Amino acid sequence: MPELVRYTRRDDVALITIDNPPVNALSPGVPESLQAAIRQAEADGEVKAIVLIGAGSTFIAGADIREFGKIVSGERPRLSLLPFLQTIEDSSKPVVAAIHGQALGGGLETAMSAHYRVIAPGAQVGQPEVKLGLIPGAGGTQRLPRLAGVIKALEMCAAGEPVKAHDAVAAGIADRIIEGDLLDGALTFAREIASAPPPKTRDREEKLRNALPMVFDFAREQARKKGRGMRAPLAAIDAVQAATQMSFEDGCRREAELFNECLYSNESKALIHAFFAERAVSKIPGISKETKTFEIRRAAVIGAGTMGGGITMTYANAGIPVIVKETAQDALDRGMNTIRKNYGATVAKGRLSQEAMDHRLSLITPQLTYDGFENADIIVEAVFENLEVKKEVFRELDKIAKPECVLASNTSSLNIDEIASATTRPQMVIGNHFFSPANVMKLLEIVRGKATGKEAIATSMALGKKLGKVTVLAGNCHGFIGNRMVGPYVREAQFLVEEGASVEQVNDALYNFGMAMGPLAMDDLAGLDVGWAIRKEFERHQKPGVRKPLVADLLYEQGRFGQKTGRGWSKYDANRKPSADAETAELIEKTARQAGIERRNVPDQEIIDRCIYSLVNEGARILEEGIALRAGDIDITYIYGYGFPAWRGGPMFYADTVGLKNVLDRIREFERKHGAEFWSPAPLLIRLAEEGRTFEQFDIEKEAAVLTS
Ligand code: T1G
Repeated sequence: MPELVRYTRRDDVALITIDNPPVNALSPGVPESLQAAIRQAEADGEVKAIVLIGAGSTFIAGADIREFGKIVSGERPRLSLLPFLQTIEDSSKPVVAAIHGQALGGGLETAMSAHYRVIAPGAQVGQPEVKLGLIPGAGGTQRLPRLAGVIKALEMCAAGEPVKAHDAVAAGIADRIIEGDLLDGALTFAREIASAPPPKTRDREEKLRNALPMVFDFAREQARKKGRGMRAPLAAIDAVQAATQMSFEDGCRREAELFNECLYSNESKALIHAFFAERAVSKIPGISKETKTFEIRRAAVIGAGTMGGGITMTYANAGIPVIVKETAQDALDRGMNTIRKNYGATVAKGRLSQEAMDHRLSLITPQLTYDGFENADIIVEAVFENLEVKKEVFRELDKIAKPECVLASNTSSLNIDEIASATTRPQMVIGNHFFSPANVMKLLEIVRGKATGKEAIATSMALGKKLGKVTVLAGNCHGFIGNRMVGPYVREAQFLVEEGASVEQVNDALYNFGMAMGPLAMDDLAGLDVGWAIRKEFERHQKPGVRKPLVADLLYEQGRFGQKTGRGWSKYDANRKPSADAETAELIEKTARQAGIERRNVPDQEIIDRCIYSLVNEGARILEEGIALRAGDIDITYIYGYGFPAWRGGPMFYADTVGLKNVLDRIREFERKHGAEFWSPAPLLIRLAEEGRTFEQFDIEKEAAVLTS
């Protein structure tokens, strides 16, 4: 077993190196070894000072997140880090933490229990625990305000964002930036301070004084806005406030109480699930680090519309030169003007320098021909959502593109196999479904056709990460993962307003559940004309005589497309602020009456259950068909592509927390009331509910064969 913590000596300075790849997490054994090393340095008469440093690419990235599930389940006792960090702080010899990469969570808490901190220029420090539904649990909420002051500590602990090296020094968290070799700089610093009495962070109370109550009230107001529905940010604020009201020991006790409340919450289980699910999406059976990938040095995009323009920006943002082709000059000009406007807006907000904007624009080559396409390593088609149009484009590309060029379609639901059949190289054809706006939304669905080669898949997955996306692999079906599930979700919302709920009630119920916006607001944003086209495509696959949403078609026929026309389900002012539209309400009532739909008061819970469980039921089908590799992939798709609250873990994890038996019972109730066409429970849901299992436990690789047998 390699040593987790190494002790060596550089003349009169002890060097303690944490070596627990890949991120030096404080896994079991690390705190204990760290404590022993500190004691060894204290007992070593030659040692005048101590340097603490991480091996590999980073300092300590925190407690081992994999341990929390074991603690909650009772498999492991909860081990407080406080005593280990106390050993560092109580060391009679000064301890200097030398930070590179990240010092996050327990990593920063360890560094703050040291007497000094030196930091590499590119390093970051932070308390990101709230992103896991937790709060700092090893004195971070007590030491950070002592070093950086209450306001900075509140900001860092409640929002969880990291702080760069220079800001850390300015805030008083770190003492010196070390240019050049970090270890040499740390050893020099250690010798400079070796003779001074080691300053204990816990004793530094001057920055805790005069914290006005309004500071905490403001922090709570911000936390409620930013982390809508979340508990952990508020708990973090309570813990920091405790630092200003009681002793360090009592403050740590208060912090521990709040930490435990968070640790056993569904919010934390959901966010930890999302953390690992986001990292699991890149693990694809049959594709390994050894799978060949094609180097992507040049890209080309066909279509400079909303999607094509956003995709073009995505490549330029990643530093990849990209051609963008249109068929007409005015369309090309419109596309480029939109790209310039988008960059300009980011520069105006101070989030991009003018120089960076100019550089990104210099990487984009707008043109009307296929010139240069023969050198492209990937070509992304983003033309009108029509199968024949797309096939024509791919026939053309098949003649032009070099053999190892990936041919990607941005289609949001059309058949990748059909598109690939237009070429002589289906192994190079793949879906790259971006979400609008493509330069902003993090989700990228990679859609594999039955002939798509492993190299094209591996290349797309790796490229997605380079483009700053979260890439989920989907099988080829109508709507892939995301849009296939959003169909039933929006359909239920449209049925509910015909049955008696108001547009505002439906939107508010799902917004208060935690969705970024209600389903009808999302419909208005995407455009009721777009929704109409997708709905007609879906209806082609449905049995005749099945209930269809009536009002949505009427709104479309009246040219009320939502935000883009100022009126849809709601009406929108010049700033796109929504308000109730009496005409829509009247249209809904009239349509329902003519259709003989008896209107009633609809409880909010029914709205939530019908919309969310329609997602879950379709997700179960997607899972059992192998369209998604795991339930977590579906969750990540919904969190990053459709604004599902991460603190509920995604639709499948949420169903697990409700209990699949309870979900199944509710779906069966809907089946009785609204018919089997829309509500027959997915076989996988029935099976897992009967076996008392969860979606998270379902392993497609081991079980799919059983399912389809
Ligand atoms: N514990 C366990 N595994 C971790 C981990 C952690 N803290 N951080 C990363 N990993 C794994 C990750 O699952 C992946 O594994 C691999 O390392 C590379 O990660 C007591 C209670 C550090 C910025 O929240 O933000 O301390 O998929 O792909 O993009 O008060 O990882 O390879 O098998 O993300 O270079 C607080 C979480 C914990 C930091 C690096 N700390 N990690 O990003 O690599 S709670 C965090 C990150 C705590 C104390 C509290 C990032 C990173 P695999 P990666 P990366």
